[in-house]
Amino acid sequence: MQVLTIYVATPISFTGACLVRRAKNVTFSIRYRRHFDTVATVRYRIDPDRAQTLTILENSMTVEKVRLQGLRISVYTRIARLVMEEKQVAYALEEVDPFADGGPPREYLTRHPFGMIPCLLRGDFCLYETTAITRYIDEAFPGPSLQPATAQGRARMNQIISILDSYAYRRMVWDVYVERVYVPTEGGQSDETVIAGALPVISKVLEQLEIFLGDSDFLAGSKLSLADCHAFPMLVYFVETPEGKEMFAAHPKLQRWMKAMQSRSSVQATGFEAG
Ligand SMILES: N[C@@H](CCC(=O)N[C@@H](CS)C(=O)NCC(=O)O)C(=O)O
Repeated sequence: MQVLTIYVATPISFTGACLVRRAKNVTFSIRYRRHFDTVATVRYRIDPDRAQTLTILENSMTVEKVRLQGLRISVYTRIARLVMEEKQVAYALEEVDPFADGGPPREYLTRHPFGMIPCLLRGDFCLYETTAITRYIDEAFPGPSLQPATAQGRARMNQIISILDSYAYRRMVWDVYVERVYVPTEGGQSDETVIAGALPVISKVLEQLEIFLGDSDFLAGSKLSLADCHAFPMLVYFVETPEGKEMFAAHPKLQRWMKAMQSRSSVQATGFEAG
């Protein structure tokens, strides 16, 4: 017995599956469902006397969701979720807490040896590192591309993502938000030296983002891109702080961008108390 597996996730693969069906003279139903990974499994037997004849033994259709392991409040988990929401990819968020006592579950470390979140699972494909995940989601699923059409546009988008990872995330979230907002709620005292040390670099980041925005609606051009999805979850933490509010007030383009982002359904679908 042979097992013929046909993945039907895009109109192109749908057409391909139909061709296979016709070429092999197999009768089974294939349904194209836009936002799902649809896996059609057909078991069939090749009759040794009549090589062209396939006898179907079993036919099943299953819908397999993408799984994202991470935390709702995590910046990087939210980046991946925003991209999936924008692409309208159905996914299940499975909670994995890297901050738990003793770290994430041992079994999680077999998938992500560095123990960070998020991690994406699609069938037996496993992927960590958020920019790899977001590019994969954008390229593997149908719907409008979240990457600019030109080489320069994509370079700018990648530059912005790199700036955010290298200079913004730790300073905005850990050095300012966590110190200013989270530590006091836990009964601790904010470390003013840490906060003050982060602000000059954050100021440069905001200045750069303001320049990149220019007259455009989005960070890397006229359409929403992976750069916007990458920026929002960290900036939204930062603007929760008095320092963030004051700095944002001096960047009107960034303020306009933030407001527009907050009205998107992807942002609302991934929201939580602090964001
Ligand atoms: N380079 C990683 C960074 C991910 C990251 O920093 N995730 C944070 C949560 S937002 C984390 O897992 N932190 C756990 C820790 O620092 O131990 C990626 O792009 O996925």
